[in-house]
Amino acid sequence: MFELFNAVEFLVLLALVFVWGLTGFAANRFKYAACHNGNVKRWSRLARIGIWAGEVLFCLWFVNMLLVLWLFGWLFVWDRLLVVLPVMALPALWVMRTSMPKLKQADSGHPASLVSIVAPIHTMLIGTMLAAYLVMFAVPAIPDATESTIYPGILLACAGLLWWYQQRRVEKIFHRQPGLAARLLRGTGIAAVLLTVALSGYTWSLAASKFPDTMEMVNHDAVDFGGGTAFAHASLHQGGGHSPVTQGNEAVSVAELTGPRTGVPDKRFTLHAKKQQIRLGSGRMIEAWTFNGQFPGPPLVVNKGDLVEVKLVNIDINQGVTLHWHGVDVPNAEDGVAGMTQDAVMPGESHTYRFVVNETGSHWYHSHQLSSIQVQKGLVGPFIILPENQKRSGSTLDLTTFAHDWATPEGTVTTLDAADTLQRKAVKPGTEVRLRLVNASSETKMFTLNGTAYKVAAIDGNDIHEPGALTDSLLRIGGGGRFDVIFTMPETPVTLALYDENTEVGIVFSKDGQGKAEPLKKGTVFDPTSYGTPAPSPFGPLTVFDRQFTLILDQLYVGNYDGKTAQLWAINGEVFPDTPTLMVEKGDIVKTTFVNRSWADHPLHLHGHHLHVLRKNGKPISGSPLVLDTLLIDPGEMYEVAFAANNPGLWMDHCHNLEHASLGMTMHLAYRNVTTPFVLGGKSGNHPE
Ligand SMILES: [Cu+2]
Repeated sequence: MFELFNAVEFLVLLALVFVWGLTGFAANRFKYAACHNGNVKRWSRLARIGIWAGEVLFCLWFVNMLLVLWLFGWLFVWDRLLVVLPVMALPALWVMRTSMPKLKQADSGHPASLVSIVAPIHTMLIGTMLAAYLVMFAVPAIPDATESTIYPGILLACAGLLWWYQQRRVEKIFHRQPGLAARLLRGTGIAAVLLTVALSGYTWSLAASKFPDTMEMVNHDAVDFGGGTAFAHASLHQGGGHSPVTQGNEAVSVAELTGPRTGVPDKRFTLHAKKQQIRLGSGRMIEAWTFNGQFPGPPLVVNKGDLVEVKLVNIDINQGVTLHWHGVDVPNAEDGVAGMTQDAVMPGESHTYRFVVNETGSHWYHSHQLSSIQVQKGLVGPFIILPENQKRSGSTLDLTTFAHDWATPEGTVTTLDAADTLQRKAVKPGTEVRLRLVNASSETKMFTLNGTAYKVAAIDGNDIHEPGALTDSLLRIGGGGRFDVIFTMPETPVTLALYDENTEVGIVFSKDGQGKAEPLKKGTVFDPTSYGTPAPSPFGPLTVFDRQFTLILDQLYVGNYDGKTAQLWAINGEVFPDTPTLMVEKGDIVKTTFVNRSWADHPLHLHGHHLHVLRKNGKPISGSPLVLDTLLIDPGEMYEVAFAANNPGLWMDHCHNLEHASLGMTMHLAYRNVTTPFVLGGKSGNHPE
């Protein structure tokens, strides 16, 4: 529903600029008519109709914002009310108090003060343009006193200039009526000047948006301490040694924050990144990039407590690759982010990751070099952590399946693993089945299971406490997210499918490996915040937080980003690399509030930490404790989450719709005094997004 208010605002703002443009024109014509006995009545009437239409539209915009305030909350409108409202409300009042009565007087034969008719109307036009600019291209998001004064200030300056200019014009016109040719010339001249200014502004901004050849990933210029103690973050700068370090706190390089470098690993794997043609179920061939020539890559199955060693060898992925352990809280140096925790591994090179796993659950690995391209091309695989000493037993069916979207010349092809057609599996009735559903695509996927009651046993690898039986739920999983679904195989077939997608992709489980697909036709969207039953959680209503952050997600309708013009995705009104850096200290208990005011859903993924969901839309969660690494936030939603800052390093916090991440929606969590020797950009070859 939030999208509707968003659309109304967009359309009303466009209409406002259009209507006040026409009204400004009518007021101008009135000025000429009044000076030389023209059709005063006609232009006065048109100008007054325009004013009424413009004022009604302005009120509509305001009511729309009040409704958003009432239905969604203060954080959804605070910038509109504190920054955008004044730049329209002030001139709107001026027009009603000054222009309108003068137009009426002129209409009934009184001599009109032309300047006080035209200047307010033209100021209102500038106000609406400024408002549209702010909402569409430079959203204030987190309004501050500077923003609430600077824009009305700009408007005031414009009003003064317009007043002075109109005074001069009226005097001039009064003495000499310009002919049509002169007026046209003038109009064209003004339009040409405005166009030149706009075009040079655009060209400059496009060039300025280009990332430098080398840059640091973490933004040191916009640091958010979350209301906690501010401390010297100078040591964050590359090399650390150049800048003073807070006393008693030696700078630590990311490169030192490794897992155990010695010791015999409990599990050892080698992954070869290489180009490989993949044959889908239908016979269609895909030019994929794979680990070990398969899609998804080989399942890495380990036990909690294991020392895991994975050697990554790049055979022929020209841009380089890395391995990121999505959902696993590894030491920072093992996190696999090119340009922040390591350099991309180039063809012919290798890199070894070593870490101890201290958790269980369904996770996955993927490249974090050019991830918006490489994940889509297939550089992904399952990373499954079983409890200590547990094996995948023969009596249960433990099946991981990846939902994926392939970009092909014929358009997007959705698959479950490498199957773009229906799959069938024979399962003996009575078998315990665990399906580990992974969404490796950027788009949110809705899984359904039909033919049996089932439970969602875990989300993002974290167990749900006392999950209840489900039958007709739509399991929405955002990009990067995972659900574990369990059921006991019945006598009759069970169908796993993707809801409402134009595809036959799915799996039919039956006792003889036959049977027709019967996907769920209708269901209700599963809500993890009210599923299962409450259980003790490390964070509750009484938790005292050391730092609290507010992150507002917006779209910028058009913007310039790294030398290209596109629709962008902003955090607190900024796109990477200008997004804020969240600074914490080891041991902090941190609360973060996410507010999604955009048209799209965003699966926000924080590396290296687990997010405990506290509240959704202001209401405490009512089911099982909900611990996530990828939080799917729909338009109009607000989530409050908590995490313990217990894993020092520099960590990405980004949208796992990886196109969104590569168009601005990327930021970082940084611990005090952690530095990185790695950089991004053309020369370094590191491009994490
Ligand atoms: Cu997103």
